[in-house]
Amino acid sequence: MQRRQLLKSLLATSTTLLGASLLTSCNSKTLDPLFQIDLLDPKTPLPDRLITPLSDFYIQNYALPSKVDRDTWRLKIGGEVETPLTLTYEDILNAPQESFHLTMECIGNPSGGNLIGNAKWTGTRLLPFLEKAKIKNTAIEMAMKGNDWYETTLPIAELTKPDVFLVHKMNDEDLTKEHGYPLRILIPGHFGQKQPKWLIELNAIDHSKKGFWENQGWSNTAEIPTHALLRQIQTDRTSNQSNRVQLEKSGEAGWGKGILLAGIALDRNLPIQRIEISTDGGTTWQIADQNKPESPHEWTLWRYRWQPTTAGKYKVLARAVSDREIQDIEKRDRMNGQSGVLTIDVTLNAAANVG
Ligand SMILES: Nc1nc2c(c(=O)[nH]1)N[C@H]1C(S)=C(S)[C@@H](COP(=O)(O)O)O[C@H]1N2
Ligand SMILES: [Mo]
Repeated sequence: MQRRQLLKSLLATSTTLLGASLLTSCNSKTLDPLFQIDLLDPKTPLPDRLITPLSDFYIQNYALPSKVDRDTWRLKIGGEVETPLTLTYEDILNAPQESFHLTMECIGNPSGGNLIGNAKWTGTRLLPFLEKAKIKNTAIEMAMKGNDWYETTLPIAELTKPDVFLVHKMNDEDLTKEHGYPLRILIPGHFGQKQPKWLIELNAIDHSKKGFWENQGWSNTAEIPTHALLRQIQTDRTSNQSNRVQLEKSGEAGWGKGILLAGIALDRNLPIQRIEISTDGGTTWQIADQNKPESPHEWTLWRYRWQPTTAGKYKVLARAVSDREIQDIEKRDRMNGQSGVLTIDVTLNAAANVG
């Protein structure tokens, strides 16, 4: 009962956490530019893949990270199933292991924001366990619970997709306490809120239920839309705070030599066809260079070399295009994770008079 009360008071103060932590979860290290400016040279190829080191990977918890003992940890699969299962860590390791790359993003991540990272994950598929448990056809949703009492739900059909994984390694290391040790679930195509850490319960339920963030108005499907994130202008990280960048004409990062615009793009399950850049507030668009990841669940990297000829004020935007959609510049439905389109005001200063 006491724990419940403590939790309640934590919850009461954390309703704005998702927003507030956009500001607090950035430490100086993660503000380093994602790309080196040598990408300005069109002969420098874009990297095939960029993995976020664990030390830079964002952490988003509604409460304190949970401390779990791997030996006593259990994952219960129950509710509307024929055969409830209780899995040990050994059971997870004894199942066939696979590794894959997937980009995790928080639904509240703004363009330039740090609440996104790409990692290599290792674990085992969930489907064989669900087949063993035999979900009854009365079940419509799966309620997923973490050891910190975090809960979120998705339709059964999302959980029975073959690419849903129970993972225990991130970038070849055991999950850290912050990222969900010993086990978390990954359900590709959805924002981070649908990927519970310290997973202890998968409960098939015969009714609809909203989870922690969903009860506060965040999308209940939390599907990742086609979106581009403008992460960097020249050597500056774009930020959701001022959305302003000023560049001098000369010097190492001067605009006289050209301006590097760079970022990432992601969709729930389709490849990014192209990334379009506007430097005139959306009137005209040019196509950026991009890489082509094997999996649509891994971020696409892009860069654009902008060569302005006159000083002045510019409005810079980036949008992504997939077979499903052209990212809408006007739509800013934050609660659906469409906050990716941002206009950055770029001021290019004229050369200072010398003498
Ligand atoms: N148990 C638990 N799982 C959770 C959360 C949480 O607070 N508790 N936060 C979710 C949210 S909102 C996001 S964006 C991702 C972030 O994962 P990361 O901290 O490993 O980057 O975890 C999700 N899983
Ligand atoms: Mo999140």
